[in-house]
Parts: sequence; structure tokens; C-alpha cells
Amino acid sequence: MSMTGSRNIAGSVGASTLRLWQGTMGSRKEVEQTVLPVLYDRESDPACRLVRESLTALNLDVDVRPVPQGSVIHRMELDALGGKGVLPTLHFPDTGEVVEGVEAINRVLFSRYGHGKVPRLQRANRLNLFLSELASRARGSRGTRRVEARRPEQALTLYSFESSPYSRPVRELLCELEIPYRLINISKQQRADLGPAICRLHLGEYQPIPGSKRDRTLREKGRVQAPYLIDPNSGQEVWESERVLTYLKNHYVV
Ligand SMILES: N[C@@H](CCC(=O)N[C@@H](CS)C(=O)NCC(=O)O)C(=O)O
Repeated sequence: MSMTGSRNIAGSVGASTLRLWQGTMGSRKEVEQTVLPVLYDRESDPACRLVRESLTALNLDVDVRPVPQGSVIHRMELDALGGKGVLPTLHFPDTGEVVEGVEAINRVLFSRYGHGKVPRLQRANRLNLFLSELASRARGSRGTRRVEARRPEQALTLYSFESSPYSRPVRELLCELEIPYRLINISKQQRADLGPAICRLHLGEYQPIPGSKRDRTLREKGRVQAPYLIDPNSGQEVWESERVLTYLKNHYVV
């Protein structure tokens, strides 16, 4: 990995540490999702981060519509929902329900998909928002402002989980390029999932929980690693964070 790449990952580790590695572990039981909710999100926004952590905790997938500063298309889409146009906003396309703001979204997510109560570290209180703000500052202005980019015809797919230091730079770039993507959360569900892909903390052959998304990913793709990007527009599937970033820059930055 290049010096710049290593510095980027070190800063991303810092951001995850400031948020106490929330957005790593997820529920062992996975909800069957037929129609995915749509999350209007800005990667660097402290409140949006708390929602993304909740999604990892609940092991839920969403269709992300990044709304960077200077956004045109997703800002228009968000405003057309008829709400206040705040970030984060979660839209359930099957019911038309629009939920605005981190507190309301977390309440809906944990009552619908969790045990009812929003866990202490996901609550939108002053401490969590402060730590999330610090995490954003550790990333400078990444994942904040729109950069001129080509718009893909079809949304991309990204396998990730919120605290993943290697995935964060990819999500930041997707946000800056205002590229819509399906976020597949591959939350860690057991001790054997912990650690980087090349040296998991658990010795021996890697065995995800049978029947889980991780298990399906291992069987279908041959490995479980974040980030992993699929672009249906070019038919390309890309592993390795630096290669994913280069791919996005080459294909979408104008
Ligand atoms: N060299 C890879 C490292 C990727 C990596 O190790 N990612 C971690 C998450 S940050 C991972 O996939 N860990 C294994 C797992 O979650 O099962 C890259 O740059 O993308």
C-alpha cells in the first residue's frame, strides 16, 4: 500500500477508535429484507454516522443516496419526499414512510428490527454526537463536498460495515461523487469474524455463521472482505480498498 494509502487508513482507524469501534458487531439473527429502505446520508455527518452504526448493529442493508454539500440530484430527491429535507432521512419505498433525523430513525430501526430499545452507544445524546463529530474531524473534509462526476445508470453495490477502516475511504469517495449504492452490511457476528481479512484473530479455517450473509458471501465470492465493490454498469467487481478507490476515480471523476 502507498504512503498516502497507509495514512488514509491510519486516519480511518483513528475515526473508528474515537467512536469506540461502534458499527463493528451486528446481530447474529438476520432480518429478511425484501424492499430495502433508502438512506439519505452524508458520510462525514455525525448524526448520519450514528444511523449507519445502528444499521451495522442490526445487520441491515440499505440503498444509500449520498447527499454531499453541493448535491443536486439526491438533494432534489430528498426534497421531493415532502419532509424537511434533513440528513439523515430514511425512506421506506414500500410503505412511503419517511423518517427524519437520527433519533426518530434509530427508534424506528430498533423497534422494528431490534429488541425495542436503542442501545446506549447508539443514542443521539450529546456524548455520542460529540464523539461522532470528533471522528468526522479526524477525517478532515473527506466525504463532505460534491466533486464533479459522471452519474452511473445503475446503483453500485458495496460490501462494508461502518467501522471498517478500509471501507470508510471508499464510502467517503462515493459520497463526494454522489454515486448511489446498495450497502450490504457484513457486520461481524462472532469472535471468528474479528480482525483483518488476511489474519483473522481466530486461528484455523474461517467459518462464518452458517446461513448468514457472510456465509453466502464466502460461498459465492470465495472470501469475506470489506470493502468489496460491484459495478453493474461495467460488470466489474473490485476487491482491495486502493484498487476500489482507483477504479472509482478512473470511471466516475470527470
Ligand atoms: N488489503 C485490504 C484489507 C481489507 C480488510 O482486511 N478489511 C477488513 C475490514 S476493515 C476485513 O475484511 N476483515 C475481515 C472480516 O471482516 O471478516 C484492503 O485494502 O481492502
